[in-house]
Amino acid sequence: MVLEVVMDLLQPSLMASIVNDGVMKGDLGHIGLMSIWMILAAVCGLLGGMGCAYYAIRASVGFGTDLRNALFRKVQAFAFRELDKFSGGTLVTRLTNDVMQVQMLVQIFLRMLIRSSMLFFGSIAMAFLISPKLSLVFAVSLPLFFIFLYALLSKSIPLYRTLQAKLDRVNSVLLENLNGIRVVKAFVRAAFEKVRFKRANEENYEVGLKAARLLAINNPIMTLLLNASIVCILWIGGAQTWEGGLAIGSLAAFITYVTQTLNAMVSLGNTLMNISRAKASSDRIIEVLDTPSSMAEPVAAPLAAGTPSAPSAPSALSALYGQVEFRHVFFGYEEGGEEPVLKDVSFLAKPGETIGILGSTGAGKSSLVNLMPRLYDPTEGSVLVNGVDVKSIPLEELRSQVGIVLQQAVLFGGTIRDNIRYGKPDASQDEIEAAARAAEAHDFIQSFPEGYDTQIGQRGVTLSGGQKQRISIARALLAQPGILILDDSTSAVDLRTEARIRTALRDRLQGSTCFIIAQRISSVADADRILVIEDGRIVAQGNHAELMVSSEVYRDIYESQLGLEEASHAT
Ligand code: M5T
Ligand code: MG
Repeated sequence: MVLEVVMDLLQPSLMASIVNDGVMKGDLGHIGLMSIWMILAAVCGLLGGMGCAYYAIRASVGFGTDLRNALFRKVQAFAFRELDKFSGGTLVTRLTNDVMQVQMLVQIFLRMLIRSSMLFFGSIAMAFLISPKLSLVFAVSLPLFFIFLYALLSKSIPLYRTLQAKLDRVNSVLLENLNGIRVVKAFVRAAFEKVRFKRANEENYEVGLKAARLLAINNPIMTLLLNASIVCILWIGGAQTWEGGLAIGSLAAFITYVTQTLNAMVSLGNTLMNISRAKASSDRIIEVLDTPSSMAEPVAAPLAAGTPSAPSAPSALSALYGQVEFRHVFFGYEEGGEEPVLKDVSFLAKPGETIGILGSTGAGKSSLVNLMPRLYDPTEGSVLVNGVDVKSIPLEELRSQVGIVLQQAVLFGGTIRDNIRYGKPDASQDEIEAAARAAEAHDFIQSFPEGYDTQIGQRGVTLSGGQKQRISIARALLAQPGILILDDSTSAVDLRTEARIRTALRDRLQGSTCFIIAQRISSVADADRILVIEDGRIVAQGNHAELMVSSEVYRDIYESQLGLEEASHAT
């Protein structure tokens, strides 16, 4: 860049020499010599400019790539709480468009900003060398430029911030629509969705237009100032050449330097506009990068029951392996706000026990089990796994011991095999099959022509609801977790298959502690203990027989479901 600018700065002086010493004095040899110098300078400048462009692009593209990687890593480290805060749409915009804006700025910065500022100061210096008197023009024109630029920027920065937010909205509407496209079609809401998207898109258009208009008046006004300056110089400088104070070639060179200075100002102005746009984007990127994960990893290794020196191995072998304890746990999704979702929950699940969790919808069952693998942290009280507070167990270790089948079965694009071994990529075919058998998935997988190699769509669309659930169960079983949580995981499976899964689980998971959330009493009736949850509290616990005697809530649920089953038998 330095090479290019120095060459650009040389050209007008060489030109002045051609006019003053060549043309005016009729020296053809001097004209030829200077012309060769001018060509050489132009070639050097070209090489410098090309080199600068090459490295500037390389640096900025690399920077953008690094930034996207950093953002992606950050999002992976987010706990559920942060994921609740940033919508998918805004994360997509931030990872793509915002990074692009900043990347563009880096490139412009490396090419234009350095060039413009060097040209700016260099041209002023050269002009001053030619005629200090004429250089006074700068004293008037430059302040005008700066005032104009300042006014422009103070308007554009907030505008660009709004523009990125509008773009977020467009992406959010699009993502939501794509995720729910089947519902949209089923309810014939395409027209409504079109209007919703159109509105978001138009708002983006309006702000975009405003910003572009602002950018557009930049150039004409700058050019006006530029030409006015040149007229002034000719007015004053012309008189000087008549009086013999200034050679004509020098006046021409002077005008070229002024043009270069003011052109540099124009592109400086454009660069500043770019900076204002990138500033809005970089703020949004930094917001993501600076959001701390609410789930702090323990700093020191866990001090497992009385063995301070060797932490992880003894906890796996200890008598408490598989034990889960809740001590006066309170939990809410909104920090500080509203009523908590879980209120004073305490219970102890001994190693190897099967615990049923029953309760009406919205009672807090999923919230309760989500605390065990530490998807969320309790707001008060503590959760202990293997006798150790989950907050002092490294997340990776904790989650390898607590297998959870989330209420909503999520499968990835890829083969069935890849989906089952998601949590244990090096599992052998035998292990995969054993897990699939226990989840009653082996038979239907075998019935596909390609068996375990069957490709499933991005959301497992080619599978039925119950099939998806069973693959999710197989995925959790594969790792042989010491604690297994099934969150309503057999809701879409018929009663007979469900019973078979329960038997298989008992065989496979001997010694593992099992939590089964269910709507049907029949799913949990043979559990060692059943927790009945009502409105975030444990209102009763015991086995089926005990609860039938002691809990009215439980009896009510039992009778309502029994009634339903009898009715369905009758029909
Ligand atoms: C318990 C609220 C929800 C309900 C209560 C997941 C989630 C839930 N809630 C939030 O405010 N934010 C959230 O992100 O918490 O919800 P749950 O634990 O999911 O209930 P459940 O599992 O017992 O219900 P179900 O329908 O799965 O049987 O008030 O509004
Ligand atoms: Mg639930």
